[in-house]
Amino acid sequence: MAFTDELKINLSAGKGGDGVVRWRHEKYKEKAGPSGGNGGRGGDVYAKAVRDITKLSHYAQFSKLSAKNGQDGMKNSRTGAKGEDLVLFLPVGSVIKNEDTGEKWELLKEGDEVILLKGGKGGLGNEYFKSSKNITPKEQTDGKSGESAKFSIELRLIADIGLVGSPNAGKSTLLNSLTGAKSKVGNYRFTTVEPYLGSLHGVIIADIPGLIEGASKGKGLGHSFLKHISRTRILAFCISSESKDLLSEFEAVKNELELYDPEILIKPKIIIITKSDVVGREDLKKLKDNVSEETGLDTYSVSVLDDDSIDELSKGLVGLVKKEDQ
Ligand SMILES: Nc1nc2c(ncn2[C@@H]2O[C@H](COP(=O)(O)OP(=O)(O)OP(=O)(O)O)[C@@H](O)[C@H]2O)c(=O)[nH]1
Ligand SMILES: [Mg+2]
Repeated sequence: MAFTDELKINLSAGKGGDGVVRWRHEKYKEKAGPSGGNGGRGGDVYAKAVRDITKLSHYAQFSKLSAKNGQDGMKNSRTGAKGEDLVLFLPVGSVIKNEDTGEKWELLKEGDEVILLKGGKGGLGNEYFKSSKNITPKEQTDGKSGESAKFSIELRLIADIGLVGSPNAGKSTLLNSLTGAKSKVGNYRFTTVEPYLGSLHGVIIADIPGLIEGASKGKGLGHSFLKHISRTRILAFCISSESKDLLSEFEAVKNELELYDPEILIKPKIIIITKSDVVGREDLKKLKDNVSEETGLDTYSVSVLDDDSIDELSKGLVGLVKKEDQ
């Protein structure tokens, strides 16, 4: 599933309803008098976290959304109804920023709810102004405007495993093979231009666009996606068997991540040697042993043409996430 990962939107809470001037007409004079009700409060604006990363795209079509206004007061002392709240359903992992005030919220788990803007207070009806000195007040007040501001919403993926590596390493092909996702595959660099997610027995795997040297400085496509990697729990470094030097390729990718944020490398890491069908069995074994020995990391080798290798990797990944969950 592809998705919008950033958007800007103007939001406003509802205006309070106006207070009104009304009179009670009664047979007996002493019962007559002001009866204008107060206005209802304007609706508030909330954000609520849901487990659906496509939700953000839904809001991308709007430049402005508003909660409903409160209803004006009514005769017979009736207060107007409160305006309906506006609730934005945003994916877990959304970071919401009020661009006008700088306030920030983060939706970390399903069901998290935050209030972004408050609706305006309702105005007062003339009945409110009644007193012993003034039994026929003609005053009323208008409802107050609701808060409004410009917001930016950014989705930072929270995936269990992130497939990282150089362009063309076979990350998308692997994601598709593991999860049945439909990430675009191509025999050229930077086929993947936005992160793509798949689910392997509930384990969320993210296919991240290829990283090249300089990505941390904005080269290639890596830059804007490095932030997604920071929210991935486990890093799976994908290196193609076709690579001339697997270890230095691993180091180069690792180095870019470190330049962006050294903390990223604290995450659990594994190595996946991809396209294992392009080298002979003996050579593959040597490569794998060497990589695992030099890095000290769990190392898998896979080819999407070899179902057994995919099964073994699937079990390994699910097991790894279970272990991390404990
Ligand atoms: N022989 C062989 N080719 C593979 C295998 N996996 C992927 N490929 C090929 O490698 C090329 C690149 O695959 P992608 O999955 O697009 O690579 P990627 O790492 O996602 O590339 P970017 O999105 O550009 O970073 C495609 O032509 C795939 O068909 C494999 O196991 N064996
Ligand atoms: Mg790709």
